Amino acid sequence: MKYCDSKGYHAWIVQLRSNDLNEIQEEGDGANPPREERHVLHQRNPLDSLSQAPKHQREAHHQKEAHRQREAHHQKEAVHQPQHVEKVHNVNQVVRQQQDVDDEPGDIEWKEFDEKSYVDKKRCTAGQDCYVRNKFNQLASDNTKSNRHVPDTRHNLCKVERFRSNLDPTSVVITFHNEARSTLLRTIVSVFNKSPDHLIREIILVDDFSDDPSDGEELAKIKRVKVIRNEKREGLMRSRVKGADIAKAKILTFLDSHCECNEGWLEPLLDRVKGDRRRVVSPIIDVINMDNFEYIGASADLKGGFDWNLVFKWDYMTPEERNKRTDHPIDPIRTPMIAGGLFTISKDWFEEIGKYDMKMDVWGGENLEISFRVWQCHGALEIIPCSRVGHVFRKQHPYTFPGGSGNVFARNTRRAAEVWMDSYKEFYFAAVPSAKLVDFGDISERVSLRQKLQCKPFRWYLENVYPELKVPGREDVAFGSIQQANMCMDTMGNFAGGTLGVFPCHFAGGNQEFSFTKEGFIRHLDLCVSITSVQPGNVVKLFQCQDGNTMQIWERYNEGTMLKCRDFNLCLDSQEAQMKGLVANECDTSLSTQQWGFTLSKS
Ligand SMILES: [Mn+2]
Repeated sequence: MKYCDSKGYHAWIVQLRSNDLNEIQEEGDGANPPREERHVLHQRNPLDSLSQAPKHQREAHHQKEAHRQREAHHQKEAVHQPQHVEKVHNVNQVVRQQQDVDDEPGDIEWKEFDEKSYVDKKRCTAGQDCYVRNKFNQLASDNTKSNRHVPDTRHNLCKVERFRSNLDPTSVVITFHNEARSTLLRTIVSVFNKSPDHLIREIILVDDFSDDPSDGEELAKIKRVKVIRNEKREGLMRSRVKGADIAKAKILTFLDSHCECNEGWLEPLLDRVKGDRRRVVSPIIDVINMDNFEYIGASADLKGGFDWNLVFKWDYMTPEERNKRTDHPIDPIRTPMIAGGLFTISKDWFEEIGKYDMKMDVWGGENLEISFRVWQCHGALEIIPCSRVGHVFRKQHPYTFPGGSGNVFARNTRRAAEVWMDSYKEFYFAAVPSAKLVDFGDISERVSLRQKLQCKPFRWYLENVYPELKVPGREDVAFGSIQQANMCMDTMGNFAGGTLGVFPCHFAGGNQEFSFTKEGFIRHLDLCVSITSVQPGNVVKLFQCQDGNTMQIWERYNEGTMLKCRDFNLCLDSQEAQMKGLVANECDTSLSTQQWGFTLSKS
């Protein structure tokens, strides 16, 4: 699912659509870029096509517009009302006060809870737009029982797997902000219903300042359910830490508020943590369809990763990796990154490695930060195939971000990059130049944490955990996107023998990632941009790089603004990009179609 720019991406989607995995990339609040970034990534859907789109898609679009206007309004407000700006305060103090008030567990068994009256009070009724509040079909959720049967999506071998008999119970921490009642309740019921009783110490709900406090309060009547409520919006990271701080069990399990645990989900997670407390483990995240709440099994061949833009993505395992697993299909999968919403971690390890970065706001970047931190500070991240939890993947955020989602995401991500990536952060700045302008606040506490824990350098992480991420060569002269105004050179999904084109820049790497090597190659993976004739007006193509092949050797020309074939008077030109692809024409410094710049240039 790497490339959103051209044919390659669509090939992926076609390949994966059978499992609805494209939805995973659209993740709303646990994994994916906030709406602005996604808007860029999906600019291939021209808005005109909406007139032919199914009704619910058109409606979703109109909602999106309304949402955008609302958010713009909120941003304006924030400018005029600085008291809306969030400040970190003494969370421990708040938690202690709250504990006195809220630490009374309810006395109703979960099976006895009056689901109907709880859900009916906020039920989506005829005539209402049931997408407007949650950005999924609330009516479908309201009509789905909390203890419904879902397909057991595990590998057959999981059903006979044995676990330690002395597993430690867990506290489940669920944070929420304006979650649909039926969805939140189903998350809770599935935890109780699909787990051995003695392994659930409690469920801690952290209400991150939802509009209606009773959404959470009413659930506190259930035995073993505790509810704490923030008195202002704190965001995912600080809310989770509040929940973790009052947790009584030795093991923490974080879930999103729109999940559904499947058969036997918990024991494989607890067993792995029991084996080594430094393991941080996630289930395979199945898909709950946002329109009809159908539960769909996800592929077991995915790992979490990212490009230099530092946006989470799912990487399909290589054929070699998949081959290796055929004899051990349910072995844990080491993953460079976790999606972030759902994982189990030993409480003392969570505390030892510094919980979360409490200066991160709302959402985004926290999964990147905890992933780097766990790996670099001597832990490990794993996906456990025998653990399956469904999650409602959405196409947009259901809630507004104080400060605007793009800004918050960039700030959080930059904090993670500054603390953990050493000089490799330069590649992030090359991929996302605007990140350099973001105010990222004080990171001194996180830097000293890294020193105290004697964490490994980012280079170790790249070499040992994520060798698949292509690192620009130290010897490269330039790297990144090759830009012409807002268009970028693009392989259009072609491979050896294929032509090149231009496509709107997305700065997400993939088909728009090139390096300019010291030998003069313009390189994409192991392919080099080659002229196909010494006469002007002919297309250039991608071919295997060959040492000394003068048809592949380029130089920066006209003060670095043009790309000229070193031994011929031919320059790379986009004039006929739409008709036949990029061509090599006689160099002409007056032509804008011959101007090219790299996002990261050493010269
Ligand atoms: Mn989520």
